[in-house]
Amino acid sequence: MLFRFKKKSDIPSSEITPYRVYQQRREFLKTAAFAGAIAATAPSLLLPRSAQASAFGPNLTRGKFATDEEPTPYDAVTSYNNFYELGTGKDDPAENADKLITRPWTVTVDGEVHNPKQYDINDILKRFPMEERIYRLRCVEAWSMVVPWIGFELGALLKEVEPTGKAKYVAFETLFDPERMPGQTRNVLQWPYREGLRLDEAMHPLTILSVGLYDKMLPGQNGAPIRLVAPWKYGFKSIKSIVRITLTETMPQTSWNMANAGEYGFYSNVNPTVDHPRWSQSKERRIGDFLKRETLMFNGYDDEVSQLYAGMDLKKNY
Ligand SMILES: Nc1nc2c(c(=O)[nH]1)N[C@H]1C(S)=C(S)[C@@H](COP(=O)(O)O)O[C@H]1N2
Ligand SMILES: [Mo]
Repeated sequence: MLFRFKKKSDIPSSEITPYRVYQQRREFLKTAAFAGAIAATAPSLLLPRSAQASAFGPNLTRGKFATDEEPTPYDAVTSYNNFYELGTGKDDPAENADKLITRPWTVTVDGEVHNPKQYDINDILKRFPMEERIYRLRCVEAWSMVVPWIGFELGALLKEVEPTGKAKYVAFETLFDPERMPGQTRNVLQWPYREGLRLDEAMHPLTILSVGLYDKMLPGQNGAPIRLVAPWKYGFKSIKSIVRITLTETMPQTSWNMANAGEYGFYSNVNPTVDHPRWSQSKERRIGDFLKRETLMFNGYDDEVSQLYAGMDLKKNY
């Protein structure tokens, strides 16, 4: 396995970073919680805004599939975004995020299921056990970041709706509402944004629905209130602000494939050996780094996912 947690003793003091600072503050908050009544109100007085308590309670589990790489600072993760519904520039989503009102919010799960459901987002937050997953995310445009997502396995939700024997794929749709998503007044893509996974990819334990990052509720620019994260695929597969999940018998249409099928396939697994028609995929720039690094097969998650594609020609199924 490639993944392990650094032991505390492995970390030189020179390596103090925003993420470590955040972890230390979390430890402080957990300790403070034992102090009882004071803790209920005191953290906001004692700590700067950026360190205020986790929205997900003290019981958050951590560590599954965690990379030991340094997470990208919160400010970078929330200010350099791709979210065309909130504008096509990298800083547009953060600027326009206040338009994206996320309450009330319903996620409809339908199609080839025995038990179709409409989930209110507040019920999702209460019902599914939340975990921190520190994942690499590799954008198709050859930059990458490491994000401490908060979320739960998509498989847990899919089990509740009981896929029928015909279900082979899972289709996802983002909200369509040009008032809350001003970018939808321009036809840069066909709205709503659509994505899809094969059912076995969707059921894979790496695949999560995320509702937060760095212990905070997901900011609008990162796909509030709920978005997909499939870390072995190019970033555009990780669809934001989901309102519908539909199980289907046939391969669903996806926005980027509809826009340019020659450049964006259905699978879009991170693959350094298959170039994008307009640029190489062999290297990537980690946000904040100066030098590029090698891109890893399946974004480094090959131990976990390569068996999903056994016998497939990944040049054809790009
Ligand atoms: N609905 C929707 N989801 C989306 C996008 C988008 O434009 N609209 N952009 C995708 C792309 S190209 C990437 S790289 C990731 C970026 O996620 P982040 O901004 O949280 O890093 O979101 C993906 N999800
Ligand atoms: Mo992307």
